[in-house]
Amino acid sequence: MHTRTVLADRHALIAPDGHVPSAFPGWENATGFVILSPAMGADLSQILITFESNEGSATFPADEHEHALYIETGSATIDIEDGESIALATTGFIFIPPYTAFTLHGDESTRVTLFRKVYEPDPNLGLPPLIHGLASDVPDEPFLGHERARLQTLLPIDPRYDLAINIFTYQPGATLPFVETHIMEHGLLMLSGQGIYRLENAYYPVEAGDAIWMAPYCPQWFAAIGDTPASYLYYKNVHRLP
Ligand code: UGY
Ligand code: MN
Repeated sequence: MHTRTVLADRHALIAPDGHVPSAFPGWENATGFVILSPAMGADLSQILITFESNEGSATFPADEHEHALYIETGSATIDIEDGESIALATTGFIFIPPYTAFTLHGDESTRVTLFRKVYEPDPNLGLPPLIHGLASDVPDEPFLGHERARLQTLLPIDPRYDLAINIFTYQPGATLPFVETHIMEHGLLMLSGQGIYRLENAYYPVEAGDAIWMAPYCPQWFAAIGDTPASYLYYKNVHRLP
């Protein structure tokens, strides 16, 4: 038996072949696959959510956790506790502030990746507002001047947000321009294409559907290979003093 999944102290590669479902209280016809979590040493959780029927629902209580969701396939509706109902199509994203209960509704075609972590308040700033949109409407920018490695920044650059959710798209042969080593942690989902991810001193072939955890200071680098662009969605904690 073989898997590409690797769990190291400071990074992990989780290939889809090892996914095991979890059932959670208040969820109906919905399955969570907890891909990354504090149980592995991460400060965030990354959960893949699928639905077994057209009336699937997953509820999240109001507590100190903030959530950012990305609709990989199909569509979803998010009912917020104040009565607001937000419909999201494929590539839709939403940030839900802490202390906000919500229910995610989907159907058999819906696949959602959710990032969840404890919000870090800043004594001088209020809570970050709820925001949603479509990634396909968000302009991409060359990363550090590299036209063939482009970044979409889904959430506003606003210090009330203590996290960033971005999509990085590389043309075949393009690379992360240097080996990054930084205090920020990453949770990552390969959305399309394939490439080689360097994590610490190891080089891993990766492809769409793979998830990666990079602990703070995990040296990291990526090169896109193959005939089609490679893209990944990723989480990053930002805007707080260490
Ligand atoms: O935003 C980032 O730190 C990003 N350049 N990291 C990465 O793609 N591994
Ligand atoms: Mn990085």
